[in-house]
Amino acid sequence: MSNISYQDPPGPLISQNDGYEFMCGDRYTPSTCTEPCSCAHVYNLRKNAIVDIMVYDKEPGPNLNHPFHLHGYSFCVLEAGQFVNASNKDDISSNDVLQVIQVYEQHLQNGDYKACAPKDTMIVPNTGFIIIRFIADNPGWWFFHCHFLWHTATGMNVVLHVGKPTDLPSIPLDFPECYNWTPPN
Ligand SMILES: [Cu+2]
Repeated sequence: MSNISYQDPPGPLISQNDGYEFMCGDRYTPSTCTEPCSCAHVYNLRKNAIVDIMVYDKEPGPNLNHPFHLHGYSFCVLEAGQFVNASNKDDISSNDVLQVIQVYEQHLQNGDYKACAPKDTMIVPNTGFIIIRFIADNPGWWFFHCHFLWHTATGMNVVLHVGKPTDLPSIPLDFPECYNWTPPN
């Protein structure tokens, strides 16, 4: 996702998320985050924000679609489709992406998005795109990921962190902590 391969953190993000070197995203970029960058990829979102996310498949190639699944929310699908003439291209360009965004912005301005069938999973077609929307009114750390297992395992995931620590119940003082296990010397 955005050139970052998600890597599981050594402890649960909801209860152990302070000072972790392995996290990255809009607030943290560890020095180890080089090409290829692997880390626990987190986007921070304000509680009650209106969130639009575009996901697209840049690589022409095998006919492999991506069933993207969001935990914690239902979302509306605003746009979905194939890039124009995608099958004849070597790569999806930023111009292709821009064209889709311009259409979406025009639809927003026209008030065209009236009906919404709430979903928690949506296919991102091979060489295609989706734009989804939800209102971030459920605080927490929510996984958003391709549900094709090989893609989940290789990092096609991101965590949407909604709200502040005070938006969640406080962590009990004696709550157990865990990290990656290392064998004794
Ligand atoms: Cu996938």
